[in-house]
Amino acid sequence: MEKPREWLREKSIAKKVLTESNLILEVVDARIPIETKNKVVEDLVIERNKSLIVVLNKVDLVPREFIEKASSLIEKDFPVVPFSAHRKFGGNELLSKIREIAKERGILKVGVLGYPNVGKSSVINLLKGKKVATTSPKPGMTRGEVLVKLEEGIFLLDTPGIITLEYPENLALKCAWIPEKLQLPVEVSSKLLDKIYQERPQAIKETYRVEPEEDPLITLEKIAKKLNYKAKGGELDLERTAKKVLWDWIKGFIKAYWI
Ligand SMILES: Nc1nc2c(ncn2[C@@H]2O[C@H](COP(=O)(O)OP(=O)(O)OP(=O)(O)O)[C@@H](O)[C@H]2O)c(=O)[nH]1
Ligand SMILES: [Mg+2]
Repeated sequence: MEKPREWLREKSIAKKVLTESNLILEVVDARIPIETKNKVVEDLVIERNKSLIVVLNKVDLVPREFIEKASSLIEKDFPVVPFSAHRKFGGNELLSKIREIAKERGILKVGVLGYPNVGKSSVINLLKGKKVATTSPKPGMTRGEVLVKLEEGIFLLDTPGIITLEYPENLALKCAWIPEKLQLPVEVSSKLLDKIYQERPQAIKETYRVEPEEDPLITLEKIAKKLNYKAKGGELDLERTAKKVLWDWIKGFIKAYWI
């Protein structure tokens, strides 16, 4: 497999942000909270005696019971704030937690870390109450670091996503890789459909109006037929369908979630 060149900068970004910040907001995707937690970042936080709050973002995409299940699991290690940048939910709770730590630590620089596309920039915009950071469904939107003054003595640092030594195939499943940049989108999409089939098969039916199959490739074919995605010769265009499924997952159109 091709090694992404993004690897080169990953650990150094995490280390640099950690050196500069006394509090880290680790933003995770509430649909896949454990998969989007980053052990490398968390270990560095503990090693360097910094504070960390896990922001469980996009809770608008999962049911309440799932939020509770995920929160109680993560809370064993770090404080958690359920959050939805879209629904403007969780901002006050997160602000008061940040201010508490600011009281203890003096001037606070808050590094916002997490996988690409989990909503780091959106979280900053909600905290600030206006659009100060650029957001996009396209993973890898934020390129350099952006410093935002939240209020007197508290600064937020927006960062590009941290991916720490993972292959694009794996990152795509976490909504953290652009589907067009994948070498084998059909394989990755099949893996995603397989996981959804195991965890919440009705999500496939709800999104595409097809009955999901145990064999994800057959499900993908059914979706291609339903969407009428055909290649030149008239056969089904599975590659295009695979990318569409991956984009639908990125955009939150497929209602699946798992621990
Ligand atoms: N459903 C839902 N979508 C969200 C939420 N917050 C952010 N998004 C969407 O997720 C996508 C990524 O948001 P960004 O804020 O750009 O994420 P980021 O982590 O800064 O992304 P990079 O800069 O690419 O690493 C955008 O399409 C947002 O609209 C949320 O609370 N709920
Ligand atoms: Mg961003």
